[in-house]
Amino acid sequence: MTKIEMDDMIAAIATPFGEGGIAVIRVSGPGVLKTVEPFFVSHEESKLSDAAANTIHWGKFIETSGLPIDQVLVSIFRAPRSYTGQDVVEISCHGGLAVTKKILGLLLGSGIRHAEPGEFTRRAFLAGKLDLTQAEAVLDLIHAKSDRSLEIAIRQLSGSLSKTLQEVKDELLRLLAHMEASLDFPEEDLEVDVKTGMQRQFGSVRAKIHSLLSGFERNQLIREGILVTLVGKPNVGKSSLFNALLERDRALVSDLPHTTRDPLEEALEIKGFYVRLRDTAGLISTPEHPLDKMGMDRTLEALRESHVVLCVVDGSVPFEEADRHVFNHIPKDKKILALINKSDLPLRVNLTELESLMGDRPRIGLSAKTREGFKELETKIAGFLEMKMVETGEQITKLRHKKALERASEALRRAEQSFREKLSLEFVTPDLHEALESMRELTGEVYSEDLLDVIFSEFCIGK
Ligand SMILES: Nc1nc2c(ncn2[C@@H]2O[C@H](COP(=O)(O)OP(=O)(O)O)[C@@H](O)[C@H]2O)c(=O)[nH]1
Ligand SMILES: [Mg+2]
Repeated sequence: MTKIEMDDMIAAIATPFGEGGIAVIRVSGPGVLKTVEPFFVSHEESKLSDAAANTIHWGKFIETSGLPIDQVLVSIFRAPRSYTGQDVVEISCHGGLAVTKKILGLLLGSGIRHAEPGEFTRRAFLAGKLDLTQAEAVLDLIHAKSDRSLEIAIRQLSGSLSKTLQEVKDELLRLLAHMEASLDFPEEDLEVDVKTGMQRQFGSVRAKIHSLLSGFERNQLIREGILVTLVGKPNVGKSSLFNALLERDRALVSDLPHTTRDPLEEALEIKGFYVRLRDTAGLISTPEHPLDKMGMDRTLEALRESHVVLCVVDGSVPFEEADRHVFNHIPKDKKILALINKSDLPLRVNLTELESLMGDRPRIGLSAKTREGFKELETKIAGFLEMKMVETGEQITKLRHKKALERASEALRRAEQSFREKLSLEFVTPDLHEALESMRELTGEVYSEDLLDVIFSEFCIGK
């Protein structure tokens, strides 16, 4: 996107494309009330441009010829108290393709431009309604796939991350002010308690940045999903479990070994966590068919990427070398849960043998057929995840945040080192300025148009 105007009028359909109960067309910019006015006949017989802020009006949307198009509700927001900080009109009409296209078409024919993706939120950011992390949270909120990711997005949107970032900036500023005030004194004249005070400030801001950084990986898991992979020798019931967990027939199930070759992946929610469940081809020690070999390579790759591995054995047959072979292929740093499937059949697997292989890793007897043991499985998976996600204050959510914080952290480290080595304060302050600058980039106090383009291009049109 080349540099876009921010003070013209824009419009877009804000609801998903297709048929629905209602659709909303959003219009923003100076002059929108006057521009929409000729198309609206209010039942109150009042003019839109006279309408008070934050009011809703019922009436007809009409063509210039007077021909009615739809019965609509028009919401009026006036600058600066609106989403974008500008005058905003939202037209709620019936959610049909013809209606929405017609209304939008009329608006676009009267001096209003079609909005770019995310442009309403971009305007909100530029108007100072949101900082950059809050604008990003708008998108996270729309994309949230589980209760947990929703929780994080709404907190970030409400400004709790912004507040923590502001605290870091304030501390850096205080430290800089201290340093700059002391620059007038020769180094040896700095009182001991002034120095220890500064040392403490360094420590405090360092700890805050560190805590934000350490939450990143955990948070990424919550938003991008936790990879849970089913592995086992052929015919133990991996695909049956996969289908049963998804509650639909996604994977092929048959008595023939090697029915599954490509790993399949589907999303589901387990106790509020967004889980990406994978079914894999059975692991065997001597693949004969080249397709089996390829299937197994993919299984091994899926295993490497997984956060949790569900190692499935068939409880209705004795334990065999093939089960041992599977287990030996699971990277041991993974969370491993043993599933003894087919509990609806008589138990013939030797649990002592299983234990000698898997040690004290948790195991569950269950049945893909009767769903026995499923509650326990969900509790165990959620348990693993909760262990990883112990809350520690505010959380950053984007690689962009992580990089900015790492830059700040590195600059701070250099500043602290120079300070400890008793270098003249002139050598300390440039690094502190750099740390502060990185923090400002993070919140969007300083930004480039390119960065905004990247962030907002991910948005949908109308947001
Ligand atoms: N009785 C019983 N049979 C099962 C169960 N789970 C799977 N099976 C059967 O075991 C066979 C192999 O299942 P499948 O899911 O294709 O195994 P995979 O090769 O590990 O994916 C099929 O005939 C399934 O119907 C179960 O819990 N109980
Ligand atoms: Mg299968």
